[in-house]
Amino acid sequence: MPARLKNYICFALFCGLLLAEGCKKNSSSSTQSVVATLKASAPFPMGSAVTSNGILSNYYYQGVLLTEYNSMTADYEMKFDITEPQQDVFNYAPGDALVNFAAQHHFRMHGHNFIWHQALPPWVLTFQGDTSAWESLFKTHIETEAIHYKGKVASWDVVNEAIRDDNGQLRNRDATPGDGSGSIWRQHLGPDYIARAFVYAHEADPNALLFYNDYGQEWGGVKLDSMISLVTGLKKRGIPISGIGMQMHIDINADTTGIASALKRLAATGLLVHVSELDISVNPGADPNIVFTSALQVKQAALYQFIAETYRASVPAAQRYGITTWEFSDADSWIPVFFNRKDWPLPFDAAYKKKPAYYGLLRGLTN
Ligand code: 9MR
Repeated sequence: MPARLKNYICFALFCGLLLAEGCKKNSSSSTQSVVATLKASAPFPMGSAVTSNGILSNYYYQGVLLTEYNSMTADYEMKFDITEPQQDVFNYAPGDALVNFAAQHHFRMHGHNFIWHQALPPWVLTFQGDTSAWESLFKTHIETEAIHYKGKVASWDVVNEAIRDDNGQLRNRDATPGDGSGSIWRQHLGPDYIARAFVYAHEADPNALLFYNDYGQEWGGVKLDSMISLVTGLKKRGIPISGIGMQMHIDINADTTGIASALKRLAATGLLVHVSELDISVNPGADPNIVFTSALQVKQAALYQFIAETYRASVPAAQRYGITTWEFSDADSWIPVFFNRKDWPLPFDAAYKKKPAYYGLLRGLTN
């Protein structure tokens, strides 16, 4: 073989080797770079309700939160009973722990909430005063908290759960005396208290996005109609409302048609749409002997997937405020405690490991 040809073949072989090596390196680095996470997969913020205890003292909790999420909602730390336990005495320590963590780790912080008929301190429940004294405590609370968190909280659930489930009317006095379903706010401040709450919040922090937040949209019917007419009415009047929160505390038997049509109707308001408190109960019948079988796990995963897919399909990109799960581990869900039953509603199990529900959600974000 002539020397020139030999040199050429050697050179070509050498180049081939280099190329193969390069491909190997590329393919291994690209495998490493495609570890999917919720926040990297979602074309909108992925949020969770979080507690100060979780972020301060639980390494598993911090690990999942930091890896998977980029938005957080205060679980209880910014509610009235915590932030103003006595009149004009404000307590921001628990909420400050959240906003500090959010700032340090570049999370969007969603405030929850200024006005709700629950989580009220005793002094509010027993307050005696005329309409103007009520208005003053209401306005002071909203303004003082909004000013404290100005620049730290991106958005607020200004009013939470103001509408009755049964007839779509505003909660007023208890539906049945003593059942806790009524709203002292409506009772003492009249039906337009919701609009004024938004105005006070906006005056205190003009940059914050302001939401009306409620549950049960997926049932359709009178509650959804009423919610839509409330928010569209506010918008028409120029009240500074930016969005609507669809909590989505649902269960494994939820009607998927109802979810899809609610998302479409909410999107048609033109407001931002936040799936704000998502969890999927698998034991709505409170069966004490229930086993979380793989069939149930798969059914739950499919529903998580459906929700993410339907949100993407039904809500235009500019109106997607994101999907927020209400906590992320079964260890921290409110459902087993509140209903005193076994349940596994969230994407991570009680040991902070990914469940099929996690993979369903992930698939729904990317499919
Ligand atoms: O999950 C929350 C729980 O930890 C609190 O103790 C409780 C009272 O502050 O509120 C729970 O969160 C509720 C949310 O604020 C509004 N929608 C229903 C949620 C579950 O009850």
